[in-house]
Amino acid sequence: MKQMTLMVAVLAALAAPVYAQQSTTDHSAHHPAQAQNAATLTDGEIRKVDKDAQKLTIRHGPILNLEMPAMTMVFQVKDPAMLDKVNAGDKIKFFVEKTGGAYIVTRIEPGT
Ligand SMILES: [Cu+2]
Repeated sequence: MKQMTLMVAVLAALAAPVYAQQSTTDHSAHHPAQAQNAATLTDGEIRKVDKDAQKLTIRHGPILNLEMPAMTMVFQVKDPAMLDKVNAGDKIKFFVEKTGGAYIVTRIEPGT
């Protein structure tokens, strides 16, 4: 009886990857739209410039490429020189990437 249970478990484990692949294929219809969003800039307002920690606090709108809703949060910057070009209160448009679990601002442009 125990062997029978083991057999079923092994078969289920073998079948699982195939099932996962099928659901990935079904999902791919959504991917073109996500790829377009990759270059989308996010609206934001600088709340704080921390030159010591090389971080920006930004109140941002929805970040489409990261599927993140609007909020205020702290970002790292790709280049510390970016911190010299912005001040608290500035309206910006920016691009943020997620790298190794960290959110890094790679581009900042004047907002409206
Ligand atoms: Cu956020």
